[in-house]
Amino acid sequence: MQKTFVMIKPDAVQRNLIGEIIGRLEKKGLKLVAAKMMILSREMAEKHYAEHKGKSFFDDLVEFITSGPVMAMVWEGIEAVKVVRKLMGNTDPQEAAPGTFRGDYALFTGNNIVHGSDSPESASREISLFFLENELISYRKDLDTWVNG
Ligand code: IDP
Ligand code: MG
Repeated sequence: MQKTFVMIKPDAVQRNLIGEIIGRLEKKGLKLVAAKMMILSREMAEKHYAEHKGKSFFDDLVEFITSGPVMAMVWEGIEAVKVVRKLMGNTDPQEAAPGTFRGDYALFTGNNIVHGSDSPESASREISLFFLENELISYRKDLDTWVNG
């Protein structure tokens, strides 16, 4: 079973899309194992997006992601990293397929409503940046048998 880090960005919180995004992840069959609403410090934002340091959009990105509350979460399931990236859609909402979060609810890259880890390695790094090990809940759902084999 794989874990991935998902963050509902400040634009989606402002637009009342928390429930929509969580609902879609739940209905897919993924399991929520940790969640925390928070406002990111500048330091935290820069750590989270360290791979983009030096890029032209980095300062705007940090400004945006620290501009209001986010919902930080860990979701678990078979191939959770890949599955969440598929559900999210392309980074550029204008290229994101209809039916994806970004395809349905966003218009431009600067405000693309959700973050999801891009690899299992990124997921581990991001999960440990946002959560202590004992904040990840291990529990069983009947649904596990049906959707996760
Ligand atoms: P991802 O969120 O789909 O993994 P990344 O390339 O990792 O995309 O970029 C991280 C975030 O940085 C994007 O989600 C978006 O918010 C922002 N970003 C990426 N490229 C651009 C850009 O060209 N202009 C403005 N913002 C960008
Ligand atoms: Mg990324």
